[in-house]
Amino acid sequence: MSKELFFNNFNTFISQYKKVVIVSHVNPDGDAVGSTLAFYFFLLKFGIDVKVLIPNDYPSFLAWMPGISEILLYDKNPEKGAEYLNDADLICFLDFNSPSRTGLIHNDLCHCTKTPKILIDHHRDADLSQFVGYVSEIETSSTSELVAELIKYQGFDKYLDDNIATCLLVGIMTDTGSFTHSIFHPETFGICGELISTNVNYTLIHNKIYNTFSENRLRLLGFCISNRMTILNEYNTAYIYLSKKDLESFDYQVGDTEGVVNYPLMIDNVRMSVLITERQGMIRFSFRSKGDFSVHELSRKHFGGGGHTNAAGGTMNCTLDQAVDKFLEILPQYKTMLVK
Ligand SMILES: [Mn+2]
Repeated sequence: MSKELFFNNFNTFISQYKKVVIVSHVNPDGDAVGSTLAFYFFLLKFGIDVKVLIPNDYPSFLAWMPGISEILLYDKNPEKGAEYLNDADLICFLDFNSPSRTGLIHNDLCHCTKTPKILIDHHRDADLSQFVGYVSEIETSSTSELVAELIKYQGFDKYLDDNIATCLLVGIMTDTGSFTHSIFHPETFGICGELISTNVNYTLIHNKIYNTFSENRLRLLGFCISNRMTILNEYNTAYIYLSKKDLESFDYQVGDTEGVVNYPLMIDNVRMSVLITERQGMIRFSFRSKGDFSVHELSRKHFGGGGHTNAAGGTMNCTLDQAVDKFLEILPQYKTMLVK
């Protein structure tokens, strides 16, 4: 069932199910949490027993969100997570499309081959054959915007409330960098206008997302830019690397490096920015770009990742030095695309 059909038949479709589990991706961001919680509140209105299952913890700047305590973090309670999935008669994939993006949940998900699944997502390369219904649009700001569209289609007057509006605004706001990128059509603003027409306090939501740094987090940002940022002018590229030790010295908390990768793009000629971080025995890459340079393609080819044209992630199993070397090694092949 494609988007049109899915929107049209949603009411009949969803009424077939009694126990629904909503799953999102590992290292959940504002859109992952916002879209799943909005969808959770929406499905509750159909009298459905809804569960939200996320592989691991969300960043602390989302801890205030309505419904957040309803989320089961799989890594904290895998038995209960497996139970949710076993009991479900419908599984919803939100803000990701490949089961491998669910981290530790992946294994249990593989046992649910018989359970029908739906997808609401804006990432590329979705294998739609595994879903009984899907909304898969890469030219949309966020999964939250797609959930907003779905709910709007069913009638905002009937279903929209302050909780749903808050969660959706968080998702759209964070995936667009506070409305600075990934806006492909005017409807993004249109739908946000409608979300703000509820009783939500937009400024308060914005402050809760962006202006609640700990002192350590802000000092870590300063350290990244002063001590760990290298500008490669010949490639219009900047990279920042952070060792486990660096993170520890700033008492790193989940989410503290969120957004760091965007800062080098503030430099006029920088077209690509990369944050390379050492995490529990693993290296994480975060890529951002300005304009048409696709970090999705670069990450997919060399770092086993992907995402969007201007924002992508990737990983490597090696030391931090090896990861930086690898990045520097592949960079020359992109020179003509980066320097125009
Ligand atoms: Mn998203």
